This record gives sequence, C-alpha cells and structure tokens, in this order.
Amino acid sequence: MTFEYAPAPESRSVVDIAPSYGLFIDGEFAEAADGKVFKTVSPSTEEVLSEIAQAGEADVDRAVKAARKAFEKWSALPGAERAKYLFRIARIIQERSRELAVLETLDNGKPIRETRDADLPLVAAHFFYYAGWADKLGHAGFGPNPAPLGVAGQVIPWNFPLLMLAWKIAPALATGNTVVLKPAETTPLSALFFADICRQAGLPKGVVNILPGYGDAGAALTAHPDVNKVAFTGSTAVGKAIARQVAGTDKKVTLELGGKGANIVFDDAPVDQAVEGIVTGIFFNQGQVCCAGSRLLVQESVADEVLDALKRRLTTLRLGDPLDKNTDIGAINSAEQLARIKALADTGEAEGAERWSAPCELPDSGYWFAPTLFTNVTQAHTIARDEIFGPVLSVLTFRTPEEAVAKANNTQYGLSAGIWTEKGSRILSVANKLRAGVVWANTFNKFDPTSPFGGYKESGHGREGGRHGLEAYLAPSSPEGTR
Ligand code: TXE
Repeated sequence: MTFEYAPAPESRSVVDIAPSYGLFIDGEFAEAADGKVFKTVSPSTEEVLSEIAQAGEADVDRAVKAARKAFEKWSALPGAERAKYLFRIARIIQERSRELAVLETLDNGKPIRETRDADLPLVAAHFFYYAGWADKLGHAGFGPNPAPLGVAGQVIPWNFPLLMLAWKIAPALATGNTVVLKPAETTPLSALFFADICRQAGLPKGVVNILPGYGDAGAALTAHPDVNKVAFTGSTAVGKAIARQVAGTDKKVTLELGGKGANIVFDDAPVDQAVEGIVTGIFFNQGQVCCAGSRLLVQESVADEVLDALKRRLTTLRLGDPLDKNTDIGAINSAEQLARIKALADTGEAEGAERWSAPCELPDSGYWFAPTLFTNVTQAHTIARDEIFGPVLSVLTFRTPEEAVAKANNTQYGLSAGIWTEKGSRILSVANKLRAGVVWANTFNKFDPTSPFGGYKESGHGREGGRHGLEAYLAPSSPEGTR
C-alpha cells in the first residue's frame, strides 16, 4: 500500500472539543445526579478526546419529565411552526458540516471522506425532508388529525452516530413528539454538539434531551413508564431484551437490529462495477454497517474472475489516519468491537474457511483490522451466519438464480441484499423473492431520506425514513391531534 499522493489531513483545529461535557436536559448542560463521568477516546489514536457526564436512572427521570413538560406546547404548535425549527436545524448542520465531519471522524474512527460525503449530507437531508412533512401530516394518509405519541425514548449505536440521531429525532419532532436520546457510550460527542445546535436554532427547552451513558441508562430510558415510544438501533440481543421489556405496556416500538446482507453477483454483471459494489458493500465504514453486504454470493462460472479482480482492488485500499482525505479504511470503533471481529475471523479459520487479508501495515496505536475475505465458506460456517460487523467478507458461490435466492434467504436476518446483473427481468424476479427490507440493484449502501429502511425477521420491525418513518411516531387519527 503506497501513497502516491498524500494531501494534508483535514485539520482537527476546525473543531473545538471541550475537556468535559454535561448531559443535555431541559435546554441546559448539567452534571449527572451521581456525578459519574466517562471518557471518550479517538479509536485511531486512543487519545482521550473529552470527559463526559454519565447518565443514570435519576437523570433519565429528569430528562423524561422535561420532555413531558415540553410536549404540551411543542405538540400544540402548528406544523408549519415546527417545520421552521427543523429547517433551521438542517441549515445549521449544513453550515457546521465541516466541523461536525471532523468531530465524527475523531470520535468514531471512520474516514473523513465518508463523514464529509455521506454522513453529513444525509443528516442535513433528513432534517430538510422531515421539516417538509411537518405541516402536511393531515394529508399523509394518516387521517385528518394524526396525533403525536408523546415522549420518545431513543437509543442509538456508534456506527453512524449523527445519522442515527437524525433518523430518530427528525421524524419525532416533525410529528410533534419530544425526545430523550441516548447516544452510544463510545461516540457521545456529535450528539452533544447537536444539543448545541438545538440551542442555536432556538428550539424550546426540553423538546430534545441528550443523555450520554451506557446500557443501564438505555434500559432505564426504554423502561421509563412515561416514555410512550421506544426507538432502538443496535444489537439483536439488546433489541430482543427491549421487546420483552415493553411487552405488555402501551409503548409503540421500532427496532432496527443486525444483518447479514447478501451481495449477489450474476455471471453477466460487469466485473469492475460489481467489484466496486462489493467493496462499498462490505468495506464502507469498515463493515460496521447493519445493512453491509457481508456475504458475497457469486455465480460459480465467474467466481475466479471476480475474486481475482476483488483481491487486486483490495490491495489498492488505503488504511490509516481517518482525517486523511485519501484514506479508504479507518479505525474500528472500539477495542471491544475489534475483539469481536478478531474472534469471529479466527472462528472462520478454525472451521476451515480460507482467509485472505489485504497486505497493509496496521498503525501501532488504535484499533485496526485489515480488509479480509474468506473463501471455501459453507452456509454452516459461523462467519456465514453471524453478523461480524467488521471489514470481513464471506464468499459463497451458486449456480442458479434459485440457489442464489435460497442461500441469500438462509439467515436469521433480513435487512439488505444486492443484485448485480444486466438483466432487468432478473432483478425484478430475484428481488421479489428476497426476504430483505432493502434490495439494491447494481449499487449498494445507497441511502435516501425518502426511502423506508428496516428489517424482516431478526433484523427488527418498523420502518424509518420516508412516509413510513412518520407512522412510527403517530397515533391513529384523533380530532384533538396535531395541527
Ligand atoms: O451493541 P448494543 P454493541 C451489532 C453488531 C455489533 C454488536 C454489539 O453486530 O458487533 O451489535 O455492538 C445501548 N437497554 N450492532 O455492543 O449493546 C448501548 O449503550 C437499552 C448492530 O455496541 O446493542 C448503545 O447505545 N439500551 C447495530 C446501543 O444500545 C442498551 C449497531 C447499542 O449497543 C442496552 C450496533 C439495554 N439493555 C451494533 N444495552 C445496527 N443495527 O446497526 C446497551 N444499550
């Protein structure tokens, strides 16, 4: 891996990270009731970025009370007024996008090329999109006066910290709900900067509350009796625990969980294009993507050709400083996640699959894993079944479209799939048989706020994005509902 051209890294001086941050409750930053704090580190250097107040049960209660109080006025605002706040937030995100992209890259470890060109534009787009709905809810097919649910308790993961926040907060506010959101423990910073943006936008106090903390704070939030709606993105295990926790309550729930997406390459697909799609599918964000194309299903007659081209392409990927605009592969988000990836890759080898890793030097500090692929994989192998959530591709082959569909669907998950073929009729017939919430054709990992996103089977239920994303935050039509 040689660097022929290395522009200066994005300057971290564009973002001013304070040595400590509080919880954001009722429009103010505050210490945790028990005074607890935790540190957030940069995964590419292990440098401590800041010390963060750690929410506990008492803080959750305080934040839910603030959100409940704010709900009365916020839900009574005409939709056009709520829209103004959302448009303002969207514009501030655009204005501050360079700062936010650098911040997200520092706290998460993903390449600046991704935060700059994917995360931040999508975050702004989500707020613009749902701002546009806020005054049109009566015309969205939910009846004339759809009512908000109340207080939304939202728990998000670390792989797309600001984007997951946007997916959760934008539709909640547009529909007149108020929010208590818990970011993941390894990536609290962009949510805290978002709290500052809420203040900058003049958002009324208590409408958005941000509680950095660990799983105990998440559990206290989703269990809180005065939370009306739970929205969770994270592991399938925690999603199931939340489903059990809210069963028997009147809380409305959406769960967006793990995946084991199949990227299906037919023999007529242009090889170079398919290789780019395979790379985007599994190495975007170091594979830490719930809808990653982590299983390559390639038609047997072209398997050798595709694999040769793929390996050649992988040797050109640049792994290193995430702030360098030339970097393709950044750091893994945490030591825990790196350990999980390593353990699953080792299992792949132990079970007899053949491992190949792109030749690259891993930096001395930080959490790194080289782009890796496994061949000789069978459907019974752990690496063909379990979500690895890292830059590891499991390659399987097939002979017929029927076999491809059967293998693609042979998973507990059902979030994503991709199809590579020149034949339009094949795209339609295969896509219709795939049990996956999103199916891409001749592309992968493309997102748009207008499209619903969500899973089948153990990938969760409910949809985020598009008009469907509003439904998750609305009660059936009532005469007293949102204007
Ligand atoms: O997830 P957790 P982790 C998958 C991926 C990854 C694995 C573990 O396979 O390797 O999950 O990741 C909060 N009640 N995904 O451990 O624990 C937690 O604080 C309420 C896929 O990071 O689910 C964080 O804010 N909340 C996924 C969030 O849940 C709880 C993205 C996610 O953490 C909680 C992330 C509890 N009992 C991981 N326990 C995707 N679908 O994109 C923890 N949390």
